[in-house]
Amino acid sequence: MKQSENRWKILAVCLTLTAVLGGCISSEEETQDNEKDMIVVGFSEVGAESDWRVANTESMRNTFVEEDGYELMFEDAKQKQDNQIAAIRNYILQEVDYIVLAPIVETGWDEVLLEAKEAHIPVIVVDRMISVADESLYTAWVGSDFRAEGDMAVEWLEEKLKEQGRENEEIQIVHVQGTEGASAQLGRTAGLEAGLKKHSNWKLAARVMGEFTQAKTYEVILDLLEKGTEMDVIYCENDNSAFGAIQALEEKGVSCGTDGDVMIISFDATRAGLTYCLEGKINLDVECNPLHGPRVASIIAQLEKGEVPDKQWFVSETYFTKENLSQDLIDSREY
Ligand code: GZL
Repeated sequence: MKQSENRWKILAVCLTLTAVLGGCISSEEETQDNEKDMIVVGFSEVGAESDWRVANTESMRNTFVEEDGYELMFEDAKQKQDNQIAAIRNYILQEVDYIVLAPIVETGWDEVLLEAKEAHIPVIVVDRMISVADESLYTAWVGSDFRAEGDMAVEWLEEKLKEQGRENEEIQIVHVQGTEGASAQLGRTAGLEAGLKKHSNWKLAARVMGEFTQAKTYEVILDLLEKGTEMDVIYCENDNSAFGAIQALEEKGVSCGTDGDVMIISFDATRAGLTYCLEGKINLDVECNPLHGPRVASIIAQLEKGEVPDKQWFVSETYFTKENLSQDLIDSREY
């Protein structure tokens, strides 16, 4: 009796083990299958220097999510190109499927992108441009036409001064530049320089580095105010710089904006920037759209199907003033 009882028990244990192991193996295989199906994207981001940059990161994080079949690896370079290069090398070691690069500056990418090419990993560049000897080092670029943004700002200033009957008056312009060598800085600067060349009555009162941050711009504008620098217009190459300029002006009791002594021109058109615009503190805010996540996803979808995406994709952009803004419009925007 005992023996047959034992035999039944051994049989029951074996059957249970088979079921459990069989289940484990299949769930392990299932996990491996799932991992095989995930598209692994390695994203190297500039940093978190501005509201624009935060929105850009959020767009990427919201797009490359697990439930849509992606695994996103993310590195914040804290505004250092060396950190971006290290991140790209790490993504190559991790054998990601795609590398997405938001380059802090245009140059210095040839060597590391050659390593990505030799590892057969497509590189998609977002936002700012890169300048490489061999264009095949990147598969596609999506971003803004920064020169066009600068031209939009200059055309608006021409019209505004004409409207005020000041088209022949001497106009003192303070130029606050973004990160030196970034496409956004190069393009927006080129736009202003063309305006200064075209209008002999437009004078460059000062050119300072605001590094796209509020803190740095506050510091340099405060310094100019304390030196007594004359200023009719402050041309800020992004919203956070405009916030810093306004902070310094208000601290020194200098009025700015639509009813003030100093006109403020800005770029990005973030929700915070547009709020300043609606309040009349910023005269003009030129849009620079950071929502590149879905655009990159559509480029990857093309590549996954063996299609060839356009090499360059310029996103269309506009500009805002108090006159064409409303709180509803600001509330409806994604960033
Ligand atoms: C522009 C982007 C710039 C933004 C800044 O596309 O590179 O960098 O204008 C950001 O706000 O820091």
